[in-house]
Parts: sequence; C-alpha cells; structure tokens
Amino acid sequence: MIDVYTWPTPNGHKVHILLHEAEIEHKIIPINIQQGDQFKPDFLRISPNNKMPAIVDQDGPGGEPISVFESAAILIYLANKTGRFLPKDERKHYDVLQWLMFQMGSVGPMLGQAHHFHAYAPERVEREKLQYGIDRYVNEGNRIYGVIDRRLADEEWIAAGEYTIADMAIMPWLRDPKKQGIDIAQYPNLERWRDRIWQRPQVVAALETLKDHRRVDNTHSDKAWEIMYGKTQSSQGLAAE
Ligand SMILES: N[C@@H](CCC(=O)N[C@@H](CS)C(=O)NCC(=O)O)C(=O)O
Repeated sequence: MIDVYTWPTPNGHKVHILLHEAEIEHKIIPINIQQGDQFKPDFLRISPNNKMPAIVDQDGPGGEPISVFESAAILIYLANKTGRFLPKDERKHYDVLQWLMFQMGSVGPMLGQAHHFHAYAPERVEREKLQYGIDRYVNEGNRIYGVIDRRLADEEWIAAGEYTIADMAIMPWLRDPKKQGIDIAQYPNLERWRDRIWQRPQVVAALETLKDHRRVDNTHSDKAWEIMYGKTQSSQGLAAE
C-alpha cells in the first residue's frame, strides 16, 4: 500500500496518473497547501521542502517503509517498483529520464511562473508593475511549448517511442494554457498528443483525485495567498495547529 500525500495540482496529478495507469494500490492523504498542511511537522519529516506530492511505501526496499518526495523521484520509484512505464533498454531509459528532467527543470517551474504572473498576480499587484514578469515567463512558456511541439512533430510519444512517465509528467502542465498566457492553437502536435492522453480512462480517473477538495474560491483569500506566497514561506512555517 502506498500512502500518497497530495493535492489536485499538476505535480500531484503526475503521480495520480501513474497510480491509475499502473493500477497501484494506494491511499490518498490530502495536503491542503492553501491552508498550510505542508508546514506541519509530520509532513515536513517526509517532505522537507514543504511541497506535495510525497509518498510513503509501507513495503519499501527490504520490506521496510520508505518515504519519497519530489514528483519525478516518486515516478521513478513507482515505475521501478512495478516495472512499468520506464523502459529498461538503456537508450530508451535515458531518453525517458532526460525528458522527465526537462519537465522538472523547465516545464513545471516556468509554466508555474507564467500562470502565477499572467493569471494570479494581477489580482494583487498593478498590471504595469508586473509586465516584465509576465513577458519573461509567458515568453519562456511559449519557448517550452515550442520544444514539445517540435519533439512531437514526428514522434507519437515524448520519449522512447512509447507511453512513459515522461508523458505523464508533462501532460498535466498543459491543461490550462490560457491561464499561462499561451495560445495552444500554435502548437498542434502538442495539442493532439495532450488530448490523446487526456482521453485515456485512467487519466480521466486520475484527474478526479481530490476533485471535491479543490478550492472554489479560497485560493485567492488573503490567508491562502499569505501561506502560498507570503512570509509563511520565507519564515519557518505555520506553528502546528
Ligand atoms: N519540484 C516539486 C514541486 C512540487 C510543488 O511545487 N508543489 C506545490 C504545489 S504544485 C506545493 O506543494 N506548494 C506548497 C508550497 O510551496 O508551500 C515536485 O515536482 O514535486
């Protein structure tokens, strides 16, 4: 049984997709990042960077429990454990890993900032003051969409010629391009590949994870904003409640 500490965000959904695709028995434990669950001592013990997702496998190496944080490390761990979605053939293996690292180093951080500056921040800060940040990250977002689109011009999947954890890691970041300031119509290969994955029943089920917990209106509350982007982040975090 895998305990999955998570929340319905792109980084959470990468792991939810693999759990469903590989039919891994698991228990979902919500970490409400808008209310500060990520700063609670029990969670920090398994995820010292105060970010979800994280997992605990009660039946880890040697039959002992193991905890893993960072979504790519989790994907690699679960792919290795089940022998699925990470080919063993060396060339294919490293092809998947390089695209997975591209997701972790570029797709996630840059599109996250594009979303933040283009869609979230203007509610709090005058748009003129933000324009440099908006341009910087939306430009970078377009560059990244272009990299993926070119990769998929002659390839059915992002790596290794098959559906792998690299596809599962990248796809959840591309579901809401408008909020990232990006016009997906400019990237038809990417859109076709994204929608093919999005239609898979396992992916549909995975994207339902904690759907009812998803904020309707509290992301933008002052408290949630402070927890996510204010002093709570730069100080030692919330006192345990
Ligand atoms: N590199 C990390 C990023 C995880 C991450 O950024 N998680 C965000 C939500 S998507 C989070 O937990 N934020 C809470 C916080 O920063 O306090 C991973 O891929 O696991």
